[in-house]
Amino acid sequence: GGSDDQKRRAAERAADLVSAGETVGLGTGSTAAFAVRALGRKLESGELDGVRGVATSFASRQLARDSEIPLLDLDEVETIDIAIDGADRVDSDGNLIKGGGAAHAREKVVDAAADRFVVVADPSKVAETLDRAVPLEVLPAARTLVSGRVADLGGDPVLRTAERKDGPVVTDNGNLVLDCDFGAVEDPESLADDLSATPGVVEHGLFVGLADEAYVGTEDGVDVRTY
Ligand code: DER
Repeated sequence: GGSDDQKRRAAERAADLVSAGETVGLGTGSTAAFAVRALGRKLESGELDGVRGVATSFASRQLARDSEIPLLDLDEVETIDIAIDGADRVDSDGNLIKGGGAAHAREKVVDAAADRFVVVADPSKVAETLDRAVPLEVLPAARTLVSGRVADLGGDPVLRTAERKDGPVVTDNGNLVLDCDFGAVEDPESLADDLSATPGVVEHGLFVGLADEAYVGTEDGVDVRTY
């Protein structure tokens, strides 16, 4: 992936968009983490006040608490002013592949609910087309049937195994993850509809038409794309 400086530049520029009193969706992953930390510093310095965060995973909740950002539970939130979140791929239309951190189910709820969804990334994430495996969060009991449907759709489903745990990655919601390589996804909306319609799929990592902007950190600044 890209450098920490590129990630930090993008994330801190996005954090500057947050105004006092706003409710902020706090994304998951190493790039979004820079934005969470930046918000924590702004609150600590008094530059911002009244901000409440909405976490998108166990990890982002923990980081927000370490950064002393007051949190709202997702189920008590009616509006989210801005969400800042990373991505694994961003295409030229602003469609995304997310789910590298297996947090995309709750991320999508938060990112889609936000009045403004800003993606933060480094240049390694940007591509003309979405040419990376699409993560699916699946009900554990349904993974074989879902795998069959994925194959029918032209994908190659691979159960995501954990690194420091025997067996599969288990999500915050107690489900499994299938990484499904469909090659370059030429029609993300159509594939997203097919995956959403597949029983047993809790959520897929195609974020079609959700992002409002992408902030891409470069060596000397931030490349802002608006969709
Ligand atoms: O899980 C996700 O969708 C994350 O946003 C993610 O994969 C990006 O993570 P990174 O910022 O650490 O590359």
